[in-house]
Amino acid sequence: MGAAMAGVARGLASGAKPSAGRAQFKGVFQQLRTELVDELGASYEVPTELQEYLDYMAQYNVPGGKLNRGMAVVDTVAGVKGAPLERAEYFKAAALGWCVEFMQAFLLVADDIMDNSLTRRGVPCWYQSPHIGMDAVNDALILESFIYIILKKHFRNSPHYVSLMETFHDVTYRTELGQLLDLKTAPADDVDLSRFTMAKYNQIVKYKTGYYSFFLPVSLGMTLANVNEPQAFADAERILLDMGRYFQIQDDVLDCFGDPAVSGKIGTDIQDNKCTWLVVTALERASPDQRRALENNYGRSDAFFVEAVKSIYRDLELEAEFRAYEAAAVAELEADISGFDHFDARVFSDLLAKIANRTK
Ligand code: GPP
Ligand code: MG
Ligand code: MG
Ligand code: MG
Repeated sequence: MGAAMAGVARGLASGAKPSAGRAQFKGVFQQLRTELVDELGASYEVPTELQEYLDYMAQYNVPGGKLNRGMAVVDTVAGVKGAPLERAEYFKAAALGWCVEFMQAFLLVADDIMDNSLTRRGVPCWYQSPHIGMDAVNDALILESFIYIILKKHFRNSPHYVSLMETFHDVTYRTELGQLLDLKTAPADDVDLSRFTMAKYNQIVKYKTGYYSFFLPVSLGMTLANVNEPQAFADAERILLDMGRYFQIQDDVLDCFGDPAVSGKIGTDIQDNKCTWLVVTALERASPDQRRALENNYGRSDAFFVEAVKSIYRDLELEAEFRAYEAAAVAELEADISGFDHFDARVFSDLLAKIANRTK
């Protein structure tokens, strides 16, 4: 086994017993949630029933995911320090991790509306749940504001306060610009496959996924752990954006071929005319007949047309193509990670091990 694979194996070994870490991390959410709700009444005159509504809304949307992003903040601080965290250090890192999970919740509530999705994490999307509808737009905005309430409460006196806040603002902006590209490359009722190129895809996923899902948690952890060498951030950014691309390609494949009972979400990409890795790769390999068939069936909501697109994907053996891509991507990431020399590179290999070959 090469050094690269050893990194992945170590990560998997630690990933095999995540429950203690998760329980401890979730404990911090309960404290933050109580603080947020108490402050709604104490400082913002929010009536009790709406405090309860926002508490339920946060509980519904924030803690139910894989928590990879949030826990990556804690793992980064511990990895840079090279020793277990003291109680107070752990709390700070976990609070920052939960800010990332609040950001993820805010983005997903909004994204599910824009993508006409039905389910998320095995339950109806928030906007699809009873009596919510478009009130979910405001709830997404409130989830975003919760980030800054938590930051202010726990980091106002930290020398990193402005830097942490700027990172959230900058990454939010990049993600919104990525979502803009995603949406404008996928206009409803205007299927034009010539829009879909790998260069366009790479730009969309770098911005809509890579920055907030991978660069954000690790760079927050680096800041909290007092890393200030620009080259360390630049090297981390390169590795993490590559990891983000791999993650979004997995997401696209799961949207089409994953099991909703496992992933917790029903795919919408074909119906939504999205520029996915599958459609871009299909176009690179399609015969003129297959391209015409894609042209006629892509971007339509009827199940018959969706099935026709999936059948072309199957004929082109895109799942096998994805497996080959995945093996190469993991090997390339491992090679890049093994050259990272600013702090313990297991921060990256453990993160990679958590997502490699995922089914959800
Ligand atoms: C993932 O896209 C990207 C996001 C969730 C970012 C959304 C950005 C906003 C500014 C709202 P996706 O639609 O493929 O994710 P999923 O498959 O989880 O719906
Ligand atoms: Mg979506
Ligand atoms: Mg989307
Ligand atoms: Mg998706």
